[in-house]
Amino acid sequence: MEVVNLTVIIPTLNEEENIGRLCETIRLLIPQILIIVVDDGSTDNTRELARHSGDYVTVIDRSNREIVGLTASIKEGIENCKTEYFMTIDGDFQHPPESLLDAIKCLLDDPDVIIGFRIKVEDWPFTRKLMSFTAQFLAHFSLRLRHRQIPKDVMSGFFGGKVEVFLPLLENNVLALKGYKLLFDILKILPRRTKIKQFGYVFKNREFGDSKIGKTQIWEFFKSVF
Ligand SMILES: Nc1nc2c(ncn2[C@@H]2O[C@H](COP(=O)(O)OP(=O)(O)OP(=O)(O)O)[C@@H](O)[C@H]2O)c(=O)[nH]1
Ligand SMILES: [Mg+2]
Repeated sequence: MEVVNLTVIIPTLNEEENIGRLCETIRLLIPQILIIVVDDGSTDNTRELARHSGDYVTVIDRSNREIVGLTASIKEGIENCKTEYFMTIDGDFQHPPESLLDAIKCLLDDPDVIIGFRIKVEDWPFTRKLMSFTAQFLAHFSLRLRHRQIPKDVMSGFFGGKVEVFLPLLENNVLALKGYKLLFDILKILPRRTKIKQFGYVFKNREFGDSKIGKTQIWEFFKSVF
């Protein structure tokens, strides 16, 4: 494979059961890849295991940051990218690493933003489906009011794009830094002419470790919609 001008950003919070295997899997799939693990003060061995994977992994330790959260972490990851493109991926294998190859295929079209959308979800309970449906509905509504582009999954956590396109947008104060849906915040201010490419993926079940999504994140999302 040709050299890929892409950094994979993995936000983590206590992912010791997944992070080492995830970094190695990505490196095997895309041999020249660079990875940035943005860790929000894990109390397990996540940072050590990420560092141990090799010098293709940079670990950002956010233990002493004032604002913690997924959005603030991904923002810091993008700000530290040295490649033209970045892609974020969850640290728990729910976004299949193999789907990064589909994201890379999108690069051929020189997009500004790349978004993975779920073509299938493995075994979500009814309440989780309902939450997702309601959140998507509200987010669509909010984007429509703002006359913005509406891709298939407006709240995807599996997304990326050109670093130089994102950097100025990340400075906008519409960003809910304590929130967990950075893509949605970006879409609210993304210029309409911006080129978006999309790819489908199967959303897997979390194999190891616990979910960190709780009331705070849901509250931040509602604030962000209205
Ligand atoms: N840096 C950072 N990473 C986080 C934070 N919260 C979650 N993460 C990571 O972000 C990714 C997604 O978080 P999850 O808890 O799996 O959220 P989710 O996938 O929406 O929920 P589940 O389907 O229940 O797993 C994982 O890699 C987490 O380790 C945070 O506050 N800071
Ligand atoms: Mg998850």
